[in-house]
Amino acid sequence: MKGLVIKNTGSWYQVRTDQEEIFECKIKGNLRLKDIKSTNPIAVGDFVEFTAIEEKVGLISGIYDRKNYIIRRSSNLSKQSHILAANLDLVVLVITIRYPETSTIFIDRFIASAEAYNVPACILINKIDLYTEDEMQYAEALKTLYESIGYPVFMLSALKPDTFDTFKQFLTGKTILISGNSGVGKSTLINAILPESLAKTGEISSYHNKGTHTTTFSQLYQLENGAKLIDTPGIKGFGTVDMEIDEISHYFKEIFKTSKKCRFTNCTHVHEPGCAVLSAVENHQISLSRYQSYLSILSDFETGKYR
Ligand SMILES: Nc1nc2c(ncn2[C@@H]2O[C@H](COP(=O)(O)OP(=O)(O)OP(=O)(O)O)[C@@H](O)[C@H]2O)c(=O)[nH]1
Ligand SMILES: [Mg+2]
Ligand SMILES: [Zn+2]
Repeated sequence: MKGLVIKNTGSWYQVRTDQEEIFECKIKGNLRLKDIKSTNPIAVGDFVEFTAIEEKVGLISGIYDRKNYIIRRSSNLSKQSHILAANLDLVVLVITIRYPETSTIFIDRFIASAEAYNVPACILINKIDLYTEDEMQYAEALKTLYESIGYPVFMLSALKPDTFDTFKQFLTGKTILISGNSGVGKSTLINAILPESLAKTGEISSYHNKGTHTTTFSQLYQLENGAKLIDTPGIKGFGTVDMEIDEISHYFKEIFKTSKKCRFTNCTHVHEPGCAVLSAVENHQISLSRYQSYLSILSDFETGKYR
């Protein structure tokens, strides 16, 4: 039988068939897996072949080719990696201006990684019900910046259903990874846009001693418009896996575009004469915060973090 992996809790995988039947599955012992470096060889969003061995229990015997997938390292220095999700049409980066504050470096690293993995990204600014006028202005400025680069930006409050119509529309038919720092409201948002309360925050999360719900496992939820939303645990860093040093600028769209006018084709946009990127930063055509994020990834390579 063929099924879609909708949850992965350690060695067990929840697999859903087209008939909406859910099986608890394990991987067959002799299954050869290409991606041995990963802590989870099969991820949410994967299509697998499996056989039922008893009622609602199955053995996974094969995995279908992936269109793409997103990997995260346990830490920058770690060789161990974890596949966040597979077969994505979109990643939504949920950010907040406060409670907690998401840094622009985090946003840019995340987006650059999505570019590297070839998955379209968009940004969702959540918790707009909480912001002061100044914070709203900052949120609007971020929206303008990222839209000018080519990323759709949505502003809403997961607590106010009348604010997410446009966003919900945008998701139609897609398989979507919902990511972002812990506490930005990913689970709350998914909960709010699900048809029935399939995803009660309490059920899908463990109750933290700080009084907050924290998602510990990725899980896929289906919307009535065909969208499949994958809730993931909050992330701190976002390892720039599979990126070569001379490729970094390719994943900053506006820097890449401008770099075609640099005097040297191997320009790193740090100190070279005739660098079009440096001039564009000086003239405010490229945002300083984006350029600083670019430099921060570059310096990770230079200090050997990603080697
Ligand atoms: N005021 C306000 N609070 C929100 C909003 N969205 C989420 N929250 C609150 O923020 C807290 C964290 O929300 P979660 O949905 O658990 O956050 P998460 O991103 O899933 O966090 P992790 O699972 O740890 O990654 C909860 O107390 C929510 O009620 C919002 O739009 N406005
Ligand atoms: Mg959560
Ligand atoms: Zn340059």
